[in-house]
Amino acid sequence: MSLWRIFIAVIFFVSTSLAALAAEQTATLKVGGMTCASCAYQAQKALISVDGVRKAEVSKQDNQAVVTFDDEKSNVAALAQALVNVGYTAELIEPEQPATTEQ
Ligand SMILES: [Cu+2]
Repeated sequence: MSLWRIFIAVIFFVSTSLAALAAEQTATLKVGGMTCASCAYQAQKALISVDGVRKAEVSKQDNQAVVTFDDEKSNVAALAQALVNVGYTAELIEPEQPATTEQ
């Protein structure tokens, strides 16, 4: 019983302290101007090189980039600028609104 309580306490502590350390955010950007697979690679390289970016996935097929970053080090404007710097266009895709419940 008590071990279970300690386990819960540890999980709670770890999750709250991680949240305090970094506010991780994921943004989806619409990327324009990519014409081939190597464009997607270039765009991804540009995004990864932005300070604070943890992960960037660029899809040529969907013309979009999904970027995970630390919002204390970076922001969407910096991500878009990085794409513009290497010759693409970028605009933020607003997060989808929660689906309305069907009546
Ligand atoms: Cu290309």
